[in-house]
Amino acid sequence: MNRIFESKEEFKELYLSSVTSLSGKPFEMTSDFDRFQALVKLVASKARSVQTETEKRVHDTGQKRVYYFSIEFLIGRLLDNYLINFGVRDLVAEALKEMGSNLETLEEYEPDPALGNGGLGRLAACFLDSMAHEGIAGYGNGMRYRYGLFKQEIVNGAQHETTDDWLVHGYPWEVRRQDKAVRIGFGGHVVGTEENGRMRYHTEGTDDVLAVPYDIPVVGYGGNTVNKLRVWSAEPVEEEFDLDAFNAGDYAKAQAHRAEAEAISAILYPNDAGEHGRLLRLKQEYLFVAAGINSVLDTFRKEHGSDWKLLPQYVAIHTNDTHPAMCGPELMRVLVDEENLEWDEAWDITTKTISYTNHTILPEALEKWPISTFSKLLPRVYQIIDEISRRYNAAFDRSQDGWQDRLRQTAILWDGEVRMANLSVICSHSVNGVAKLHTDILERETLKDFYALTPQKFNNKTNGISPRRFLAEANPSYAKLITEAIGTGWLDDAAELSKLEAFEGDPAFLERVGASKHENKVRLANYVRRECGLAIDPNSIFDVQVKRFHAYKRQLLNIFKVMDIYNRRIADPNFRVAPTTFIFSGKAASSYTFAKETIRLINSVANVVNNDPRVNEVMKVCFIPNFRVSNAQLIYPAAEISEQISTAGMEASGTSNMKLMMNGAITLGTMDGANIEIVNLAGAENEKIFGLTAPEVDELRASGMHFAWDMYNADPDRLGRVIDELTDDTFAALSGNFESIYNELMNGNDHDLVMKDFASYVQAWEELTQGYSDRMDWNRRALHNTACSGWFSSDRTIREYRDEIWGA
Ligand code: GPK
Repeated sequence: MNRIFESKEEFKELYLSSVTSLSGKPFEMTSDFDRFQALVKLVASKARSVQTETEKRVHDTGQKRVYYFSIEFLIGRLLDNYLINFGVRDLVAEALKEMGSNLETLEEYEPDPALGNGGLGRLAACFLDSMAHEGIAGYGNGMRYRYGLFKQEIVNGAQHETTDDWLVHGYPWEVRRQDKAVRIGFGGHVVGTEENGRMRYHTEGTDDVLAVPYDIPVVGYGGNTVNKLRVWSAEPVEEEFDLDAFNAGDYAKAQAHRAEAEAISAILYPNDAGEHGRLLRLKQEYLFVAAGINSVLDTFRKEHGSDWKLLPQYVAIHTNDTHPAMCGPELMRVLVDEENLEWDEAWDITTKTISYTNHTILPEALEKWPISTFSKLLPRVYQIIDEISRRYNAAFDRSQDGWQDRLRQTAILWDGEVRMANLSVICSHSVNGVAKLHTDILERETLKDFYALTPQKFNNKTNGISPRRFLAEANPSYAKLITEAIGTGWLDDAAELSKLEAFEGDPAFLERVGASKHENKVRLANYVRRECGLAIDPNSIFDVQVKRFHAYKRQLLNIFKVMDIYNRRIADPNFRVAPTTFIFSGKAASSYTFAKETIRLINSVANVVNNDPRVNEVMKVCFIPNFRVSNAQLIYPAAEISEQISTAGMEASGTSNMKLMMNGAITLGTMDGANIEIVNLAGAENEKIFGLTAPEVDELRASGMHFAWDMYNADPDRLGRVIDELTDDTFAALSGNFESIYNELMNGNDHDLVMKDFASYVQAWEELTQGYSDRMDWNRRALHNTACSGWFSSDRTIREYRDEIWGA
C-alpha cells in the first residue's frame, strides 16, 4: 500500500497548512466547507504526484495506453473512495476528529456529479477504478456537462425535473487544461485539392467551438497507480466575443456565440426514451470524440513520432456503446487527411485500435441519424463514413444464399440514415456484450448477420462492480466484519470473499452479519425520515428495486405486487404478510411518459398504503427521490431483497443485481442478464427465481397467444382487481388515475408480460419472505451471496478486457 500520509502528525501538519492557505483564515475561523475544500485539494495534489510517477512509469516502459470513450461517467463522490484507495481513511478520520472536525460531515459537501443516466455510466466509472487498480494505463474520455442530468423531485407523486447545478461551488478535483484545448469544426464544406496525383481533403467555412479539457485524477486501490479522467467542455473560440456589440450595449449579441457553443456541453440527454433526434446530441458526440482522438494522437506522437502503424501496439480505443461511434471515421479522417496515409493502411490501423461494447438489444436505443442532418453538420466525417460504407458493400461476399438480406442488415447507410451500431461493429476488431445471455442474444439475433460474417470479433465480458466503492466504502460495518474474518485481501482480489463460506455455519458470525444489516437499515431509515418525512421500520424486510425506470425493468410488476398484498390484507386481516418496506428509487427520462406514470403510481400507492392504519403494521412503501451514486451507497447495504424482475431477455446485464448481492441481499428475479450468472455462482436455492425464461418469452411472443384480456378475466379477484384500481380512484387522491398505464397494458396487450408473470412473482415473493422468520438461515444466505459475489468485481471484468480485447 502506497500511503500518502505516513502518520496522523504528518497529515495534520499538511492539512492545517492547506486549510489556512486556501481560506486565508486562522484554522479556528474556517467553515466546514473551507475544510472540505482544503482536504480535497490536499488529497488531489498528493494524487497528482503519484500520477506523475505513474506517467513516468508508463512512458519509460512503453506501456500500452487504453482510452475508454464514454458519453457518461457516473463517478460519484471521490474523497472517501480515494482515502480508502490510498490506505489512509482511518488515519484521516481520527486526525480530523482530534482537530474538532468530522470526516463524514466534510464529505457531505462533495457534489455527486450527475454525468450519467444509470448502469452504463456507472460501469464506466467502475472500470476507471479497476483499470487503476490493475495498473493499466487507462484513461476515461467523456463530457463535462455543466448541469449533468436533471435533479429529480417528487411533487404530488410525480417526477419533476430541475437543474442540477453541481458545479456551483466549483469542483475541487478537476484541473482545467486550457493548453490542451482543441478546436472543433462543425458545418462548412469539403474542399479537395490534388497533391502529387492524389486528392487531399479539408473542410472550409466551419463554425468552430473550443473543446477545453478538465482532468480528474483516478486513484487505484493500493495507491500505486493514478490515472485520469478527461472530460471536455464546449466553449466559444476566444476571438468571438463581439466587443463592438458589447460597447454598443447589446450584451446578448456580444455573448451569442458563447451561448451557442456552451449549449453543447450544457446537459446530458436522457438516452433511454428512444431517439429524440436532437442535433445537439450529435454535436456532443462529435465534440468529445474529435477532441479525444486529437489528444490520444498527440500523446502518441510525443512518444512514438508519426509511425502510425505502431498505433495499435501502443494504443487501444474502447467505445462504450454507440455514442462514440465516430471514433472510427474521425481516426480515419486524421490519418488520411492530416497525416496523409493511404486509405487501406489507415483502415488497418483504425480497426486494430478500436473495440466496441454493446449495452442493449432495445432497437430504439441503437442510435441512428438522418443522413441529411449528419452530412450537413459533419460533411467530411460523413464522406468518410460513406467511403467506409462503399468499400464495405463492394467487398461484400456475394457468393452465399441470402447475401442481399445480410448486406441490408449490416449496412451502415440505409433508408436515409446512418446506423451507428453497424458503424461501430465494422470499425472494431472486437464486439462484446455485457453478460453471457446478452452476448448470446447479440450473436443469435440482434447482430446475427455480423456474427455469421465475423464470429471471431464477438466475445462476452460480463459486467462487474468496484468492491472498494460498493462494499468497503458503502458498507463500513460489513466491510469491517469481513476484514476481521478473512483479512484485507478481498480489497485487492475480491475472489477472496469466498473465504467467507467458512463462516456460514457459525451462529455468532451470522448474528453479526444480521447486526450489521440492521445498522445499515437504521442508517437508511434515518435518511428516509430526513429526505421524505416518512418513518420506516428497520425491523421490517427491506425489499429494494433501485435503477432507471423503464417498462422492461418492470417496476410496474413490483407495485402491482404491493397493490395485491394490500388488497388481500384489507380483505382479510388474517392474511399473513411478513412486515416489509417496499423501497423504490430511480429516474425516468423526461420524455418517457410511461416510466413517469409508473413513478406517479408508486408514490400514489405509497400515499394510500402509508396512511392506512389497517396495514401499516405490515407494509410501507417508500420512493426515495433523486437516485444517485451517493444515496445508492446508503440503499444497497440496507437491502435484504434485490428486485431484478426484468422481462427475460431484455436486461443486458444489470449491475445493481451485483451490488446488492455483494451487500448480502437475496435476488428475487427472472432468469435475465447477469441474474443467471448470480444463480450459477450462489445456487438457485439461495436466490428466488420466477417467471418466464428468455426462450419462453420469445416463444410466447412468436405464438401470438398472450392476451391481456384473458389474463384479466381469468383472475378477477387479484390481477383483475389491481388493473381496475388503475382507474377506479383507489389511488387517485394525490394527482389522479392511471389511464395511460391501463391502456398500455390492456390495449397494448401487455408487451412486457407484466400480467403474465404476475402470479408467479407474487407467489415467489410470499415464499421468499416467509423464510425471513428463520433469521439464522436468512443471514446464512446473505453471507453466502457475499461470499459468491467476488467474481463480479470489475477488476475481473477489466482483466478480461485487458487480456482478450486490449492486449494491454
Ligand atoms: C444500456 F443501452 C443502454 C443505455 O443506454 N444505458 C444503460 O445504462 C445499461 N444501459 C443496461 O440496461 C444494463 O443492463 C447494463 O448492466 C448496463 O448498461 C451496463 O452494461
